[in-house]
Amino acid sequence: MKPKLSLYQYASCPFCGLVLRAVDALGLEVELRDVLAEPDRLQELVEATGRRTVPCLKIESEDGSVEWMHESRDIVSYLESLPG
Ligand SMILES: N[C@@H](CCC(=O)N[C@@H](CS)C(=O)NCC(=O)O)C(=O)O
Repeated sequence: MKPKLSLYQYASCPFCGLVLRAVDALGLEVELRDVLAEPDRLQELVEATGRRTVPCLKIESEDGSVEWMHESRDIVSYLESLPG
């Protein structure tokens, strides 16, 4: 089963744009969480990771495990590695 993916981002962030283009190209279902428009989302990002840098991908697996992934290049590589 595929993990639930949520991307913490904002529109004018170029590194977020890189990830969003990959999401579109791969046709993936990813929930977008805008950390500028939604302060609660920024707070949960900081509480979980200790950082406010975006993009950050939250990966929730079916077994309940949660991973937070920073760095646009790492996120794109991860998305490209997902089974189709
Ligand atoms: N190396 C990072 C750079 C990410 C980055 O610099 N993001 C900026 C927005 S474009 C940011 O979140 N700055 C706020 C901060 O670091 O607190 C990546 O490729 O994802």
